[in-house]
Amino acid sequence: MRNFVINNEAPMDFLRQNLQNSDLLHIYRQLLFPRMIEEKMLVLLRQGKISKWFSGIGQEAIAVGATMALQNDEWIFPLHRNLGVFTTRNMPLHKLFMQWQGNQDGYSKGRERSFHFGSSTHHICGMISHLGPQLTLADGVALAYKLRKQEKVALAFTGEGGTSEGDFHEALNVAAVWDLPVIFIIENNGYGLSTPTQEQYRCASLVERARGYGMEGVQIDGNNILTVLDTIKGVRKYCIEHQKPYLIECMTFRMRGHEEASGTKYVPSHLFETWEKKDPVKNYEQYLLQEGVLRQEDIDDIRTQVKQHIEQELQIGFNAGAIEVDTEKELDDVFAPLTDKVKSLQQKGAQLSNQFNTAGKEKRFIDAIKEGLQQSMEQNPELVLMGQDIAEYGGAFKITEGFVDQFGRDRVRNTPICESAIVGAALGLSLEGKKAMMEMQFADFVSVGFNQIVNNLAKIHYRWGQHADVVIRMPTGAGVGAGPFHSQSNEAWFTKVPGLKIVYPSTPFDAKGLLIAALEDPNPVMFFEHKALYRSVSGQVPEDYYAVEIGKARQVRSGDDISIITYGAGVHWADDYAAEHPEISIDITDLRSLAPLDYEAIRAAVQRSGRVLLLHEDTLIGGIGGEVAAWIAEHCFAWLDAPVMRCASLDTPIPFSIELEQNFLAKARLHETVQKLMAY
Ligand SMILES: Cc1ncc(C[n+]2csc(CCOP(=O)(O)OP(=O)(O)O)c2C)c(N)n1
Repeated sequence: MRNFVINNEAPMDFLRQNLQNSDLLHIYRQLLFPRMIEEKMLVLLRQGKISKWFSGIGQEAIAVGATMALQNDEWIFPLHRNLGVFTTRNMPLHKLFMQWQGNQDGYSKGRERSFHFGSSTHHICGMISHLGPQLTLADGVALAYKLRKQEKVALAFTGEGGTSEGDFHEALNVAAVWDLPVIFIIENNGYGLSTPTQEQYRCASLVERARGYGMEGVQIDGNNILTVLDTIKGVRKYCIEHQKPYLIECMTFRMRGHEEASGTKYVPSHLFETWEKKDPVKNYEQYLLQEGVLRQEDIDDIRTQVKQHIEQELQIGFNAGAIEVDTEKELDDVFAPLTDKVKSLQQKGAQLSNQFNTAGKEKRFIDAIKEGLQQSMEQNPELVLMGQDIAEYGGAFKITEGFVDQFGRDRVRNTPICESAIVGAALGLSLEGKKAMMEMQFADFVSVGFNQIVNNLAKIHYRWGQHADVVIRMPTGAGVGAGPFHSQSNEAWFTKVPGLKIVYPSTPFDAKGLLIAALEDPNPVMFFEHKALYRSVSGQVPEDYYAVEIGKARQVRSGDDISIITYGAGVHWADDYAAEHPEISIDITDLRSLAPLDYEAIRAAVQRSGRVLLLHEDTLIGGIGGEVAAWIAEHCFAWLDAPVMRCASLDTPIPFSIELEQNFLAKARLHETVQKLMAY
């Protein structure tokens, strides 16, 4: 661990090592470019020609030096002040301008602001506003490099403010435990919005935290471009050779407001005076003059050339056509398109389901899931499984028991208890073209990985066209006396988030086929598995590798008195009820997927009886039943002979005692609701 002591009085000490004059000059151009762009942007902002952004003026040496220290095909995870990453990776400036203007031809088709975008071509991952989550994605990319034995690192940025987030801890801990080649860079610029460092952390320096994670770290002068470049080059070599992460704290200062509208009143002026003397561009220019690498005329010339280039690129940017709003395209871009492989597996699944009773062997729900997962691992060498205790132990429900022997520990990975980091790592693996499955030990624990799912996984394709090939398996549901935090039905937390597919099988055949479909799908899928069904439900399961189409419901029973629309355990409650009440002709539809919903199947179910009961184990308020009821009211009113009714669990947390739990569950009110509907 090395701490750098900032001496505000001493001149900046540049060490050229073995750099040629041409190298020094190249570095100068790279450093100057983002500074001059931002100076121009300040003018344009005042003229009302572009929208606000987060300035990196005074911090450029970090972004530029870090990017120059890496190979161009190594992933970088920049934040909101890191224009230098984008310019150093040679992204065309006119396209960057289009991005900042919200133009169609920018990197996010007008869907994202300033620097919240990425480009897989440039190996730059777009941040989400939440700062810390970004760090965990770098773990996933580094894991992909490690598994492929590539000599590469991932590099992620955070501000000192972002280090207070749990994701910082999780990301560093996972990187350390898994020996991942990741460089974590803290840009310590003194303030997080208006919050000074003494209100952000109590340790003497942030780099000291490295020791706590069992990794090396160094604190450096972030305004000295040669120090940054040399340090990160060395650290990159270390990370690759030793297969370890490394923490670098770059000391710098935010020379402008948090963003251009917020001012800097809260910053004592002496700090600006001090740091103005440490300006990375001016100091480096000074050094080049002293070294005789440049003369003042050369500097003036270079500045003129850069200015001209900026003006030319600006013109192209400003000449871009106005944005064309096309709702269909907007909706289309929420998900990545399905591959032909998935489509043909779905066809196979459809054929097999026609020969339902003859095609397979009798299997329990849990065994069908295991088989689906196992075959997916065999079919997709790039698929990696992650979860707590899923390796030798086989997972809390033993679904992955024996997998380590078959697939090895690289692909069947125990994780520390850090759901957010593992969802992030799963997305990182996907950035590198891998597939990832994460097992939540219990669906309840998804709340601590929620942000990554709803903001990172769900939105990434719409935001900048990057798919998220991630499946999260969610052992869910009550009925096993497990109390409030091991029993929840939380599928509706996700159904309102565009960009997620939500799958919830009720039979072994569907469980296997839908899991294969989910794992083959390039989009993020939340896969709900009802724990009470694991060992209580059996059925025919073909040995083939087949998929059940996500978004297609299944008619379980046909009838014309009432139509029960349900999913998961509800399917079995309804089916049992229908068998016990032959006097009522009950039609049952199993939704199988809650996002996308199969509206045609819902319409057909309404038409068959004109009386609809929506049944789910989830609590009533905000359950998916409300959404389906609203859709039926809007689109199927003419076929209804009675109001749409819902039968759901009580709006309470889930009680532990079996008697209370039974009373809580929707099943307790099924008979009463059916009678009410029949009597209407
Ligand atoms: C989870 C979350 N909380 C709050 C914010 C609002 N916010 C945006 S940037 C910022 C300050 C971040 O400080 P730091 O990490 O030091 O980076 P800096 O802006 O100084 O570069 C805050 C509070 C946010 N974007 N995300």
